[in-house]
Formats: sequence, structure tokens, C-alpha cells
Amino acid sequence: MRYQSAQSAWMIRARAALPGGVSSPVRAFAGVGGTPRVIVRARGARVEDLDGNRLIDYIGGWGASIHGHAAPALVAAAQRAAKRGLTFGTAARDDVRLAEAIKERVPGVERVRFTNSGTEAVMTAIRIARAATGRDAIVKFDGGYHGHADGVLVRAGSGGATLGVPDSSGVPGDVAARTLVAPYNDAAALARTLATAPSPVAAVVIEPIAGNMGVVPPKAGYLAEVARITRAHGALLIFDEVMSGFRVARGGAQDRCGVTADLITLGKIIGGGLPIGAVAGPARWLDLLAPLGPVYQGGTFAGNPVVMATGLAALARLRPATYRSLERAGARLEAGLRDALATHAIPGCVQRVGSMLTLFFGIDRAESMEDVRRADAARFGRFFHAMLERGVHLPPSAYEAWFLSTAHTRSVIDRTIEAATESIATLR
Ligand code: KE4
Repeated sequence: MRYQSAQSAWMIRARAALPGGVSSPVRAFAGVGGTPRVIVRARGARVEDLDGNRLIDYIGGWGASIHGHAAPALVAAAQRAAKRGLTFGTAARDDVRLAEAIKERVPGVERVRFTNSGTEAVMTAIRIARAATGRDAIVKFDGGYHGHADGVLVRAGSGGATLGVPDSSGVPGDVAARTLVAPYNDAAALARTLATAPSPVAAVVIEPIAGNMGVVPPKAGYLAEVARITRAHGALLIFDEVMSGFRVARGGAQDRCGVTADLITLGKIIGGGLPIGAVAGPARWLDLLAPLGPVYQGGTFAGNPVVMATGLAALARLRPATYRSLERAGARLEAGLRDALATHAIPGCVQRVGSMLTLFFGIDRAESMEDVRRADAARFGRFFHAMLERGVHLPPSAYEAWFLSTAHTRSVIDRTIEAATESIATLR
């Protein structure tokens, strides 16, 4: 590892221009300590930092880069589209084509509205549900992340109270109070939350496969129970698949888990690495959106032609064989990490769904945010830096998913396992 002087100097300059020197908080390494690596280029499974260190990458654009960085077919699609014009702001063709590609693959989708981020997609889905039901309250889950709109920057209140409290300054208390928070993987708790809600609930918003508390898979039958309980209450079920969509299966978590939501939100992979979000579902709900219906939503860059063309190239390359290969790679890495923990008798667990996984230290399983809170985040921070020194760049937080791409070949996985075994040895 070459000395990091250039990067430290750059971060001083960065902090004079960007809050914390970054454009999104998690990038600042607050969760693991130390100075962020300044990435200057990326290709395949690797990123390169300002000092020329080439690092195996598991951030993967926070899940967007399922084909690896700078995948030639996606770059070519973006370049061809850019030459036709960077933005039109009109009716066009590739937003229609990408919507059709999503309809073909994702259960229950008849209409799609594109946005510029997952945050906007979730905002829109909640607004549709409120309009459809005439209700204001929503339910989210402890440990669930749905972007940074006021109504979802809410965490569980003190004690068993389910009334939400702001998870950020600047979120009005009365907005947070309309968001109830239930524990994930506990259907009875959801039923109690809905039964005791101070006002009727418009929507239950869930990451069907939780990834933002680290990877926490749904227990068998849990999602079907969530759907049943939600509908019995007269609320809409929103699957936030910004992360799991096209990640865990060609049809996302609905496909993998066999449960259909009323609305789904998408993002990340469907833009091929360019800024995107989408809300999708039956025409009866989506056609509530302007210009057809009374629910307003819009955006200068929504359906941007360069993003749409790149997203089309990304989805075109996601075939059944792709998911079989990603499953094999994920299973290989999971087994190697488990062996490394066992070899050095370090307590921890690896939780995985397809090509997204998390290594937790200090706990033997995580079924909820309550479990995750008991994990050893400090030990993860030491592990993170030991891996970075060995050429592997993990997501800089104990509560994130690691993402594999089709560029994470067997040799990349085996190098990762080697680095992890050496790194875990330093934790004893
Ligand atoms: P964006 O607004 O960041 O495009 O999407 C928000 C969002 C919504 N729903 C889910 C399930 C998500 O995972 C996200 C964004 N994920 C985080 C990473 N865990 C983005 C990283 C960041 O904020 O820098």
C-alpha cells in the first residue's frame, strides 16, 4: 500500500468545499474511522485510489454496479445516448422501453414512474398510498432505510413505543409522529402496531430483504404474514426494492420470496450506475399520478435518456445464468468468511441473500435491528482497515451490505478470502 499523503491532502481540500468532504455521509468513514480513500477510476471488480492502489471493491456503487465498474456495454450505451442529447425533458422512447423491460421481469407491474433517486421513489409511493386510502400514517421497520425524505427519517421511539421520533434534525415532530416503527421479522408486533395505531395507516413500507442494517433476510413466512396483516388493515404494502430489485433475483424479492406487494420502489441497478429511482405497480395505483390522477410528482431529469439507455443495457445483461453465477460467487465468499472466523475462533456470522452479504462480529445471527445493535462495530472497524491494507475495500460501515458483481471472479473471491483470513487473525 503506497503512502496516503496525496489522499489526506485532497481530503483537506474536499472538506473546504463539501460538508465532511463528501457528497453522501457514509462515504466519510465515520463508521470505521480513518481517512476515506479518494477513488479516481474503477473497472470490473476494482477501484483505484489517488495513490494508484487498486482495490477489490464491495461497495459496488452501493449495489448499482452489478456488472462491475465501467462495464463496456453499459459505457457504450451511455456514450451512444449522450451523443443523441444529454436531456430532452419530453416524451421519448427509452423511458418507455425501460418501463417495458421492468414490466416483463417484475411481478405485478403494469406502470412505472421514473425518478432521480430511490428517495424520490419512496416519497412518491407513500404519496400514492396516502391518496389511495385517504389515510396519513405509515409504518416502517426498525433498521429499515428508505432514503432521506422527512417521513422516513424516523426511528423507533423510546421503549416499546411505536410512535416514530425524528432520526435527523430538521424533521418536524408532527411529521415523525405520523410514522410508526415496528421491529423487523416480527409479524405479531406489526399486527399490534396496526391495531394500536393512533390513526389508520395508509402504507406499510418494508425492505423485503433488509440490507440497510446489514443483510437480515426475512424469516420463512414473514413477508406473507406482513402482506396479510397489512391488507387486513386496509393499508397498501410497499416493498422498497431499491437495493433488492434485480439484485436478489431477476424479478427482485417479490420473485424470490413469492409475495406480491401493492407498490414497489426500485433504483440502483435499473440505472446501470447512473442516478435513478422508480415506483412501479398496478395501473390502478400508478394512474393516480399526474397527469392522469390527483397525485402530483415530477422531475426535470426523470426518465433521462442517458440513464434510460444505460439501464436498458444493464437489465439486458441480467439473465438467469447471471444469477446462478452470482449465487455461486456469493456462496463461495460466505463459506470462506465463515471458515476464517472459525479458524481464528472469532465470534461472528455471515448473512447472505444471493450476491449481497454482511459479516457481523460478536453475534451468531441477526434477525432484527435489536440483534444487530449487539454486534461488535468497533471490531468491524479494525477488520475494515486490515482489509483495506490488504487491498480490499469494504463498505465503510458495519451496517451495510457488501455487493458482488459479475466481475467478482473466483480469483477475486479467493483473494478476498485470503485477505479476510489474514485480517481476522489480527483481531484476536
Ligand atoms: P437513494 O436516494 O440513495 O438513491 O436511495 C435511497 C434508498 C432507498 N431504499 C433503500 C432500500 C436503499 O438502500 C436506499 C439507499 N441505499 C444507501 C446504501 N445503503 C445509499 C448510500 C448512501 O446513502 O450514500
